[in-house]
Amino acid sequence: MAGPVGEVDNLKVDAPPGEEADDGEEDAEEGADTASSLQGRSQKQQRQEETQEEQEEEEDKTASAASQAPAPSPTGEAKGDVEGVDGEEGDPDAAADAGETGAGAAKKRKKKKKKKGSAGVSTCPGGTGSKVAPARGVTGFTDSYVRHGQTEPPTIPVEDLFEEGSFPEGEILEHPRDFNSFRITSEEKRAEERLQYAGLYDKARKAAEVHRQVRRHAQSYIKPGIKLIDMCTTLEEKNRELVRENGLDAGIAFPTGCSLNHVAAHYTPNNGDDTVLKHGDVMKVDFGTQVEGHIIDCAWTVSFDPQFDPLLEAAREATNAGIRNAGIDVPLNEVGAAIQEVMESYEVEINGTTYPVKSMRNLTGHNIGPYDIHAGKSVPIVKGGDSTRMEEGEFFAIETFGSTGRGHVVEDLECSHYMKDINAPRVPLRLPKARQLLSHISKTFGTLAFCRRWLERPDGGSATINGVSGKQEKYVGALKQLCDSGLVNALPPLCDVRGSYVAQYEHTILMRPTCVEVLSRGDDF
Ligand code: HZT
Ligand code: MN
Ligand code: MN
Repeated sequence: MAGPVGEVDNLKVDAPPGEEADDGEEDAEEGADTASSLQGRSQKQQRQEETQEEQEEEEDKTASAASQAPAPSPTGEAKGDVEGVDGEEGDPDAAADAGETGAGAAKKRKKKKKKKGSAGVSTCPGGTGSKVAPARGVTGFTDSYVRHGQTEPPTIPVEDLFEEGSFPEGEILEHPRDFNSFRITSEEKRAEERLQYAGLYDKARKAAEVHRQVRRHAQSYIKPGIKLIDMCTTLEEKNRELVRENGLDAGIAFPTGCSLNHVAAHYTPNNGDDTVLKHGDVMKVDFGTQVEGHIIDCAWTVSFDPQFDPLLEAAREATNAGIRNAGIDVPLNEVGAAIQEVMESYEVEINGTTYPVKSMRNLTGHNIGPYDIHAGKSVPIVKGGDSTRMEEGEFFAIETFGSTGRGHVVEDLECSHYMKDINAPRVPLRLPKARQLLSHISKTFGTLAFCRRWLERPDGGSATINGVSGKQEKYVGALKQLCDSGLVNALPPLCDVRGSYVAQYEHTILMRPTCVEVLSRGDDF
């Protein structure tokens, strides 16, 4: 599909002084189109009999714990009667469109013209009115966590704010489509939930509450002039604190994406990157939390210049359309069509030129499994995808990307994100450095994504696991080896054309037997 991006060596970095490139091989990677490479990764459903674990056990006995999926432990009922996060929706459009298909809604919607120079940030009609929203592109109030007993700034681990079994429920939606109307009342389905899923829901809700509090705090300090590396470090430290990081049992789920402008996803600064956030930037803040492998993947877009407001609104409403249309037995391609209808009903004027907002054709949402950020299904954001259906019990990241560019991404720029391949074939590793690095990755991150900054921390990415002696030194060659051997996947930044702007919003939702729960919904977006 897309032209090769192979001229770009995504793994190449300036090796730190003293590090030898221990591999002379050219890594002229075939420039796989991003869509097909993502698809390829998702075909890892066919589990291989022989895994890498046996091999790693020789290296490190603790290594394999990482890839064990936890069994949902049925604790008490998830009551979730704490003051909900729903009911504070700040968007009249979203309410007006509720229940319509994306197509129906979009037909009636006039093309959005530039919203010019609206004075400040919006307020949230459902809130207390005590404080204004902290940023463009979000609504809500800064007291959204203080009401749960949290300090300002937040310092109390979220698990200390709630009784077990009572983390706040996300937004509850009825499954769409006539064939699902029995679910909300079905006594059988309700019993099924109580028995099978209560403990699992509570863990995912805890991860979601951590996400809401960490992001609300972030929305207060993300300002033009901040160094992106400082923003990421601050956000990640708060994430570790509020989730009460504990090895692989609770923590960060993946690196903090802060992709700018034409970069849609998978950019986080490597050490030495001094990029500063500018007033004219459009930044996607995409971070994850996990509790016993239950991952919340949720993102929003930051901008300061009001001319981008329609672009942000397009992506926010397209994501909401995807969420409204998602449900058990709904074909994924129909969700994609609904998303595209809403996204492409917008246009945006930037510096005097009007652009249609395009739904990015080779980016998708995805289902999420335990410790597995992409568990095999993709949720398209354009029409024409396959008709695989959503199923009961599945978690989905519903994410949409609107672009003023081509609406198509390619891999480009220096790579920061990496992830062990959950179905990695058994590959003999001769070189001690590569074996040691793989062992470190397995015990520290398991199959969760990680970034170079974390390898270079004194704790190598986890104080619980490595204390202060986890720092990886001169690891770049070894990391390249692991990528070349297929054990670790490099996930380079995904970019539209230079000069374009991309906005993204993302929520994690759960296909409960009785309803759809938008786990990560907050009063901000
Ligand atoms: C990969 C690495 C991460 C999953 C989507 C995504 C950010 O593009 C099937 C569909 C975090 C997430 C992911 F560090 N990706 N969501 N949020 N990126 S993906 C994908 O690789 S796989 C989409
Ligand atoms: Mn994400
Ligand atoms: Mn995602």
